[in-house]
Amino acid sequence: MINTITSSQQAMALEDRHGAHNYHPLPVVLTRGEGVFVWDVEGKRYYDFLSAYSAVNQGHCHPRIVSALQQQAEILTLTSRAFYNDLLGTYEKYITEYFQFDKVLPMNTGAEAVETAIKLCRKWAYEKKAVTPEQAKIIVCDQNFHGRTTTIISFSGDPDARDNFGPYTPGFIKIPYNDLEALEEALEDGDVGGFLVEPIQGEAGVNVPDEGYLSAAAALCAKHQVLLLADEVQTGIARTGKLLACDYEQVKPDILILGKALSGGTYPVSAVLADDHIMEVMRPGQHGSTFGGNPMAAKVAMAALDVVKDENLTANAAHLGEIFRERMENLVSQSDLITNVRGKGLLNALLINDSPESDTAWKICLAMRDNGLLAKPTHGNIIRFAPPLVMTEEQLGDCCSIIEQTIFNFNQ
Ligand code: IF1
Repeated sequence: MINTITSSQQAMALEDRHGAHNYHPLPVVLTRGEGVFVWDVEGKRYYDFLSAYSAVNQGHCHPRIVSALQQQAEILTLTSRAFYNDLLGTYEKYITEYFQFDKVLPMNTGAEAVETAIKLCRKWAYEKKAVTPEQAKIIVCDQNFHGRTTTIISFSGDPDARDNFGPYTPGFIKIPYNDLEALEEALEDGDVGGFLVEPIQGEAGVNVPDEGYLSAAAALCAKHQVLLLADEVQTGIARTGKLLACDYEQVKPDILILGKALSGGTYPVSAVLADDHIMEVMRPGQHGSTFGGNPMAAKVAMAALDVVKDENLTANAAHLGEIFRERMENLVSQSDLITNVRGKGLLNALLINDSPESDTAWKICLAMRDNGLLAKPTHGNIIRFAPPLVMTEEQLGDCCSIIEQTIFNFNQ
């Protein structure tokens, strides 16, 4: 079947007619990507300021990652875990040394990795902490986003994500984010096995907790013999200006959850990392998937992580993030439309002077699209900015100018 799409309208009409309507995309139809740029069907070029929700940290179609994918595709793609393959062990050694954990459990999507972490935590709680059978609890935060499986949406606060998908999985205690007192209180329950947290909340609008929150939370968890489960699916792998957002506070989570940029956006690759005293509770037959740990994923993930180190993406994200926030803080002082900029590294958000129910952020994103830059609102009054980390300082300056001009010329 060859692709006969010649216009954006045609592509959008096809999706509308034949696809489930579980998304409301910004109206732009992309056909090609390279580094920080994407092109639409009509040939217009855009700066990508979403990076597929931080999956494309290494830039679109990174040659080293694509080459790894192509090479391995011609050799061996999938064996399942019924047999060994000759790349998985090499990859497991590589990624555990890279992030300094004893063991890794490979999966595919972010939600699967979160599910894996939840199962691992529960099993650890029964077998190592001796919590009451069938009563293990995991503490989670308000406004969390961890994926879309039935269990994960059971503790989502977003009505769209949750309503009418019940009955829900029990065993979760929800507390406010960035609230150590609430955490300490919840930890009093002896059946708590874990605290699942995003070091910065992405979907909540790049919600950065107070300095010291994560390290204090880690200390409280340790004191109560509770595992800290860090969901770094979005914040991890250089995005926030450190390899992991946890590194800002020298926190080593008990269970680290990674996804998205682990493949540079070329293949679904996720991972759960933990030390032996935790991971050893998983024994043959107790967890897995057909695709997890496949040789394509192993090869691609090593290339993607190599690129992060070899191209100093962590330092670049930190440096460009400073410049971006400085320019945007300037904009905040000059425009009544913008009230604040927040974030770390190249995970940032602009807050619009309007209610969350408004469509102002959406309209600004349409205007930015027309000016050659793609970003997506989260809620009606927050715009997330997360470009690929391979951006140059000159390109970032160009992008800031586009954002500034769009804001200055914006009429409701
Ligand atoms: C969608 C948001 C981002 C995640 C964290 C696990 C997952 C995600 C911290 C699950 C996924 C995505 C999925 C995407 C929208 C998106 C998102 F706006 F909803 F919050 F990135 F900001 N943990 N995040 O952010 O990973 O199973 O999707 O691989 O369309 O649902 P996944």
